[in-house]
Amino acid sequence: MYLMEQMMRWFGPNDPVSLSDIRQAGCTGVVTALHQIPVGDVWGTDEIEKRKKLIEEAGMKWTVVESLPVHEDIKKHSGQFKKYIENYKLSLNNLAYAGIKVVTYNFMPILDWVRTDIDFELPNGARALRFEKSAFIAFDVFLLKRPGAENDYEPGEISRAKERLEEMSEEERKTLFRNALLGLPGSDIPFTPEEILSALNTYAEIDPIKLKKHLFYFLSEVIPVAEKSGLKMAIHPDDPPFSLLGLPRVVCTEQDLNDLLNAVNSPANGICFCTGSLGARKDNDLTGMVKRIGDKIHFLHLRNTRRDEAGNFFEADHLSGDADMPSIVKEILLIMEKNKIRIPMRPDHGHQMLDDLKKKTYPGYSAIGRLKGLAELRGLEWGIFNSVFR
Ligand code: DNO
Repeated sequence: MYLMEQMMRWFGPNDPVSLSDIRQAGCTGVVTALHQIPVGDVWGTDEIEKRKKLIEEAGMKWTVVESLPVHEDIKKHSGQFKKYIENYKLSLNNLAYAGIKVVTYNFMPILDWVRTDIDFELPNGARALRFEKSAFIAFDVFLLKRPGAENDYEPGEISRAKERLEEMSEEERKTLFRNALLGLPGSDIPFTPEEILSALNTYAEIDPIKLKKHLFYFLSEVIPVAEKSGLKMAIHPDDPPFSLLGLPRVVCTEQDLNDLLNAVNSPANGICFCTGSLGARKDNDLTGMVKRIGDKIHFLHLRNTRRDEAGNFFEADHLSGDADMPSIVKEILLIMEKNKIRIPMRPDHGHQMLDDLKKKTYPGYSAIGRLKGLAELRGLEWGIFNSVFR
């Protein structure tokens, strides 16, 4: 039976959600990373083995890494980028040696995911992550005061952002500032304004064309190594899938995915298909993408967003929101049946709800909301599987 392999992300021994919690949720594996190793350094065999042992002792397996981060120098072709690419290859070999099958990564400059609100209260009392466009513009133009930011928006957007800012208390402004700069997985330390402004400056000469070129160069170097060692690379789309803070973002659309897949044609060059990230754009046809590039999907993040006309979105229940999850899961089942494989999947994010409302976890990664998402997805998949294949 070619069903998705159910996994959850685990941030390592400091994660308030334990391996036992994840196992009780019905997962057979966890997806993790060695967050303690500075970006760019080699992931050594000892550290990898130590992490693997912890997971196996808890009765699960570790076959998917999320993420092996790409050093900023590689994205900019600056500083020691060649050395960092060599380090990346060494890490890949060490991971393959330990039995890892899939390595997730992204190519987003500076920031990973970006939201303006990590405690957005839903009508039922649970809390979700949200991106509110006016709040983000208010942050960019009036709080961060990024030089030239006002040129990136329409005058109407800026005046709405100003009104939005005026409604906010001092405390709310501080929270917005902190939330907007949180996006570093495995860490809850946001950038300071000075850090982010100087980091943004280092991208002044890098437009989307250049960034794509740097991505393709990176792929041409690392994909052959991955292929030889039996690993599959899975690039995570940009979240949200559009430019922010004037930074180029080049993994946003089906065209972007096709471009990078065509840049290096190899079974090792694939995608982490994140329905939440890609789904934040109306012009991304998620079901069609699975039909057309499903053979290159090595890992799945299933999540749903609800967009509105103003350009805002929040993370909805896994089976509601704008992504047509039943049709996506059906296409995934067809691809797995055709290729005789099981694709690893994790319920991406979850609402903060019930007891978790009183706990501090990584934003989006509380236990109960993810457990609910996983249970719903598992039921959906099982229902479709039984009606289509039996
Ligand atoms: C957010 C995650 C991302 C993802 C990286 C992959 O919750 O989906 O942080 O792990 O972008 O490299």
